[in-house]
Amino acid sequence: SDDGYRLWQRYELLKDPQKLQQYRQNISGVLIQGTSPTLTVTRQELDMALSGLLGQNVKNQSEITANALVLGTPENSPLIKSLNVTSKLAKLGTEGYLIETVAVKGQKATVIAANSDVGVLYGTFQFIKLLQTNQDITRLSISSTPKIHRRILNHWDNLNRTVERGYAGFSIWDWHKLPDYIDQRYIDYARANASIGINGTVLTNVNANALILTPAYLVKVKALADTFRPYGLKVYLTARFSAPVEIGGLKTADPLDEQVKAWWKNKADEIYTYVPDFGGFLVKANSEGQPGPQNYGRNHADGANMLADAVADKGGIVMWRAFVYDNKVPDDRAKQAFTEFKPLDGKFRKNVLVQVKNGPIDFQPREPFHPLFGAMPQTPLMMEFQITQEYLGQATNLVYQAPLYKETLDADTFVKGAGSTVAKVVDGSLHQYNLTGMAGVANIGNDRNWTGHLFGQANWYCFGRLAWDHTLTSEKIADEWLRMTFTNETAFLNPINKMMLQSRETLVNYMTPLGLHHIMGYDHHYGPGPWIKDKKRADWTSVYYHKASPEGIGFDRTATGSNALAQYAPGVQKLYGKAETCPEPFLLWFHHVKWDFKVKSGRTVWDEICHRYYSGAAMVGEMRKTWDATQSYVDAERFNHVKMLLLIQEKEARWWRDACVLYFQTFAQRPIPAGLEKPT
Ligand code: GCW
Repeated sequence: SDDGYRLWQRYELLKDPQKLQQYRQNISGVLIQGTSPTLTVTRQELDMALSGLLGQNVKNQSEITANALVLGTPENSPLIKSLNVTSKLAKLGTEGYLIETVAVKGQKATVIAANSDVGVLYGTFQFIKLLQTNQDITRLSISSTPKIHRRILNHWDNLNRTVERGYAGFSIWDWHKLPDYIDQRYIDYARANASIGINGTVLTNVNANALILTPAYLVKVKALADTFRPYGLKVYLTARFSAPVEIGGLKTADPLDEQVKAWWKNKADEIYTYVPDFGGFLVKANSEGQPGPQNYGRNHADGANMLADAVADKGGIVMWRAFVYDNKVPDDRAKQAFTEFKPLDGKFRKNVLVQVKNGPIDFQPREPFHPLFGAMPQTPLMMEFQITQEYLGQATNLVYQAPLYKETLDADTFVKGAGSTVAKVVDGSLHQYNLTGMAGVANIGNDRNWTGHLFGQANWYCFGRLAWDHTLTSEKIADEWLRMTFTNETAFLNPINKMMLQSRETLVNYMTPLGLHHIMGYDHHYGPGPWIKDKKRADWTSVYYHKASPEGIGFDRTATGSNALAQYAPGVQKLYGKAETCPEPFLLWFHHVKWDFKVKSGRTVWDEICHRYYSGAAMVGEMRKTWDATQSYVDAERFNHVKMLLLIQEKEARWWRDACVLYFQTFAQRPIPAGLEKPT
């Protein structure tokens, strides 16, 4: 059966006869000098890939011959050291690699070289990708180095194997059978991550359980860390702030208390005895009921620094989340993180990153970038994207998220003049951060295909690729993924790539057009619920966000409203400040406008809302047709899987359309524009 388990690492015999011949000719043998665990898995991966893709075993050799593939580092390979690549390597850092066609002792060879073994592994995956995507390999000159240091998946996985906001089955961590049973999935997970440059994984939910820090679990964490290590994948854990009380027997978790500090230091030391290269802690504190330093009258820096000190001597880091809000704070929820964190700039230890969601509310289909980006020049800010589709139709909707990630990364903060993009904040180039990071909340579970929706794999894939190089285009990344996942046939690639690129805008149109946000069903966030109100928390309810009334709709975040806009640099304020000139995607995010307000199309905002809902739902119908036309290029199992899900997506898009149009109509009191089909 072909259920998608192999992700983009399918390694099937290549179909293009010319390319096959070229590859067979140019890869006559493999020469790896060095025997580290990383080089061993590199060799295994090459064996698997070459025998599968080329349909023949490529021999391992110890002497150079014509058309050999030579892999290694100057340190472990005298051959690599003797080549003329050392000056190039010097610029590539620890994880970068180069792939070059060179002459080695008079013989033409392909070299994959790096400064570290894991760099060689990354280069090997890139080389395998060249074959999978049918590239010419006769004259290669490629080099690549990651723009961001910490490229990390965040699993919101609980110890009972449920996954918060997970839609692909249960957690892949089988705590019950660990540490003795090493599921093949752990290895395949590490391979997949290494193939896209992901170098860290937080195993546990940010809504944390302190038990993960106890020996019974640490021995299991060690087993996972040992499995992942050859692939360059570091393990991190979430730290429950009240752990000293819950598992340590202390009376307090006050970060300034000496006993508490000592407890965490000992705990960190203990963790390092299990996992000597433990990455550090991710912490959600004083948000949505989680404990934190504010319970003791301390601030986020006090909390983060206490934990940072506990791991500093071992090279550990703390990723302290800025996703904080409290409905007891009467202010606009979009403002709270900035209000709490901005004054703390410069107060954090050197090994702390503040991890900020891409937008100021919560992983909506579209949000403006978070105002903290650019506002904390002395504090490395780490990007947090959500790969799992909590608010994006979960695992029944096909939504390719690279355009969403890129939109945030390419957004201009204007903090050092035009061109001060969010990407430059995150990669450290704008404020010279010495630590940089990007996190993605994983969409992985124990479903056979890992991500529930097959196209969810593309979101895992594009997150890794963008964390490595945020200048890649969404189209290029989709092209790579489609070729490796399905086929190199252009008659398949062209329409499906286009469908992927449009999918996010389509979803925005049928869910939250024109800057609407957080109008999903209460708590589960599945399906429409713009009518939600009167719950205990105003900031969890839709009416708080859309503010529809008989005269108009939208959240005024200018000076006449919550003034959240003032948290951005003047350049951004200028861009979004006036309803008449505000880019339409953010109109109702920043402005409350009358129902008859005219938008760029010449329609009233009411008519435009209707048009968006209708065209969004109609686009899903187009997606179905596009997919149906590709049947001959895709195996039956995966074809039908996507086909059935697209049918569900179309129903859901209509559900969104009808629910939202009819609900908002109760305020607008205007007809649905002529020409649009009646809601069914
Ligand atoms: O998106 C919201 C989710 C919560 C989540 C929280 C967070 C882990 O609805 O389930 O909790 O954000 O990011 O902390």
